[in-house]
Amino acid sequence: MWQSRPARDTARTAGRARRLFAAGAAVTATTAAIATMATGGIAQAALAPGTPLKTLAAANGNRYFGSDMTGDLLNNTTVTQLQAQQFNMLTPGNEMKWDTTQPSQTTFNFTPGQNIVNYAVAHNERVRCHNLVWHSQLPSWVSSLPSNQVQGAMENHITNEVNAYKGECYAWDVVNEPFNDDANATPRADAFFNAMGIGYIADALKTAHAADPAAKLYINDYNIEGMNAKSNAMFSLAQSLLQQGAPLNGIGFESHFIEGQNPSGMQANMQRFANLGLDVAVTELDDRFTSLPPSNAGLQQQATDFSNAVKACLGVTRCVGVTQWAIGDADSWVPGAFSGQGAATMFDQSYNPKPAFTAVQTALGATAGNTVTVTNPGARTGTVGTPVSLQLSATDSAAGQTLTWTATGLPAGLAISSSGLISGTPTANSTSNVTVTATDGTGASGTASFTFTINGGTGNTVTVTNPGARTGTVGTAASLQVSATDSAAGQTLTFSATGLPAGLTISSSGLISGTPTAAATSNVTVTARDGTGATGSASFTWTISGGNTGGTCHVTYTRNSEWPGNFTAQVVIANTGTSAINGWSLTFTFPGDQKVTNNFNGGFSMSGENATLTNASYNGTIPAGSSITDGFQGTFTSNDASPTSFSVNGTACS
Ligand code: 9MR
Repeated sequence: MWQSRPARDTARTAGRARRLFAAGAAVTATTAAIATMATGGIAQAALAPGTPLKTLAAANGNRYFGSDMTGDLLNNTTVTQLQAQQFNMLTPGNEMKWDTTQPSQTTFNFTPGQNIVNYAVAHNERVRCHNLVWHSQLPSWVSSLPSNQVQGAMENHITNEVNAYKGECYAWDVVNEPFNDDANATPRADAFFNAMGIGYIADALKTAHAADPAAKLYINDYNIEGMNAKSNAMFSLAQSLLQQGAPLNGIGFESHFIEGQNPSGMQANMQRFANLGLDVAVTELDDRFTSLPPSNAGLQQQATDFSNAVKACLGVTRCVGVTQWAIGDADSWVPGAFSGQGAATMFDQSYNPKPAFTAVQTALGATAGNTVTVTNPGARTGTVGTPVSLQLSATDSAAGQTLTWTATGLPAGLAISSSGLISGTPTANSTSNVTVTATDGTGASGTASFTFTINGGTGNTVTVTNPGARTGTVGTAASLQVSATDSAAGQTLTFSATGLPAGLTISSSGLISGTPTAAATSNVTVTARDGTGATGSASFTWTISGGNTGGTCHVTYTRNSEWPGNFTAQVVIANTGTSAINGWSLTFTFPGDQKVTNNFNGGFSMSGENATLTNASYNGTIPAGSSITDGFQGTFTSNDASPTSFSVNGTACS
């Protein structure tokens, strides 16, 4: 579908020029509007209304919103102003592909790609570098090589190109479109596969990783967005690469869609890749009309399609961002590749926002900002044996949201429906602390807590002795006997618990035991129930801290670069002990107000100013006497001072 087609490229470029020319009147009008606003003292032209996509995406788990751009647009201010206003990740459309960067053997040209990188840096954008190994836009000299020279040529190409942009690429699409579209999703028999078999992919990843260990390394493909033979083949490939220890960090889901034909199951499909420990990203989103011009109903369907693709990403924690493949319809690849088709982006021929733009803003904004307020019903009472019916209510700051209800701590015999009706017949005397939660379609939620006292039963009162806050350590066995009393004599109490730290269980006689497996603070509630159904409970926290498995260590922290509000830093973790570290969790506290937003080679979390970086699948082992280098990106507002003390797996380093 996307073979190298130089003739088509030429036609496409000419077509783009024609379209821009045809749109000239409207472009001029927009420019005039900008000039007027600038005179009025507004520094940044407001090309599209509302909060920019990049700002909304950042408010959704630090995601990015990107676009591709080709070098010929760098001097088109209509395009660049809109691009810079809305997007904060840039993919070069063509400038880093093999036919540009190494048109003949060992003749390299990294200038067109560097021009795009420079634009991105000047506009505080990061770059998804695209791409290294692809069957298309591949000069014929590569395909003509004797097969015993292909591996050397591929590794040389990767090493030279990755080195050329070292430190400038947030991510690399290392291998692009490795599968055919046939029923069995067979590997594409290009020069690389023919010479090396499927092993070319692991080799390409390793070569790229050696040249720039900080770049996230991706495989990128189309028609893998839903559950199908091709995404299954990609999934098997990803599993196998990870098992081999290949430095694969992410999968790119291109998402070239047709209006009204989004695949279903996109979120679930991306989630299964994320479950392997990979990042996922929507890398080339567009949604084309197969006949033009689009109807109003068609534009609404396109808005739904775009919104659904963005929501699929938002539904997957490890989906790092969405990239649209163009800035607007006028610079999209679609008309050049599919005659008579197009209008595939969120901005029209004149770069005015279409319904899809507003729909994406809503998809992003709603998730970022909804407020759900639950009306507290106040303290309630009931009687054993008498049915209860209590309808809860809540409001949502966003219109049209459906709320789904859950509850904890309900008196025995009562249940809550998803629409917020608490009903049932109480079975035992008790006083319960009930918390009800209403969650809207974006995941925003609100809660209310109240007591619910049930009288009139046997009158038994069960009182659990609160053991108070507990602490423990990963890997060290824990044991706690919980005790309780009953106002009635001769009752046997049966214990249960919720919220126990991972690795611990409670016996029916109230003995909590086991060996904690993870560092966390858990809210534990222990409940004792007697033979009449009367219950009592006690709640307490149980804090498990990391085990001492780090050995001795030394960490060197270096700030690499800093630009307004952002910085990148490098950490070198040296194992100064005598045994290997297998799996590491690096913790430190920022003296300033920094936040880690992206670990280049592993996971991260932030709690206040406390940062935790964890290893990726391929860099978890640090042999005695060795070190590993990791890097990350972060934000700060006023103080970017370096942290000075570090711990590995809970043990302070020297
Ligand atoms: O947008 C690119 C277009 O300018 C080129 O003509 C085309 C050549 O194959 O490649 C386009 O981008 C492709 C991307 O690199 C990989 N996935 C499919 C994209 C659309 O063809």
